[in-house]
Amino acid sequence: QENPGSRKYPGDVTEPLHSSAAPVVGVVMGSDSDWRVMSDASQALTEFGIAHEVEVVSAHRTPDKLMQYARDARGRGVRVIIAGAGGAAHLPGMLASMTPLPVVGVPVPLAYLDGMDSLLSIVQMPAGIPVATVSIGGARNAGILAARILGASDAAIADLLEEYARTLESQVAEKNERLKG
Ligand code: RP5
Repeated sequence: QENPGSRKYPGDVTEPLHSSAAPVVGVVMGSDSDWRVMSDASQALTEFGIAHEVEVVSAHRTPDKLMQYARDARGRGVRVIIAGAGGAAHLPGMLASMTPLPVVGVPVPLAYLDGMDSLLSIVQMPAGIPVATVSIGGARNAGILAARILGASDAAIADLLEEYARTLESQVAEKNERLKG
């Protein structure tokens, strides 16, 4: 078996690091219309080789499914949930109330209120039930934050995150070179 630590970010992580295992991250969203934003989380997880599943789970339209998903996730091997929703965005908080897993909330911007409604619905959780809320539309950071949570106990993922930071650094250096002409 390939040594995951030998992989480089980005590009050559074509297979999940845990390809034989069940998904370790659950990416859920209130509607398929959220995918235009939430696909960035899936993309980031793929870049870090993290096996994940994608599912529409609506707090309001499928409340039974929401409860089932939250209660089963840990037992199925999921270790982090990324939940995105827009408007009256109750999905991340409700999931967090029914699972001990870390939940990362993504406020999805809709046509009105510029996503402030989604942000405030997700971020203002009562003490005891945390949701790690990223910026409005910040699904890529949600994926990277999930990678960091897993990377705290997975050296291969942590190595890729270090590599990614160096990539960002060299991109800035390249842009500066171009500016100087
Ligand atoms: C929310 O309502 C969803 O998360 C979505 O952002 C929004 C609109 O859903 P659709 O009417 O597009 O299905 O629950």
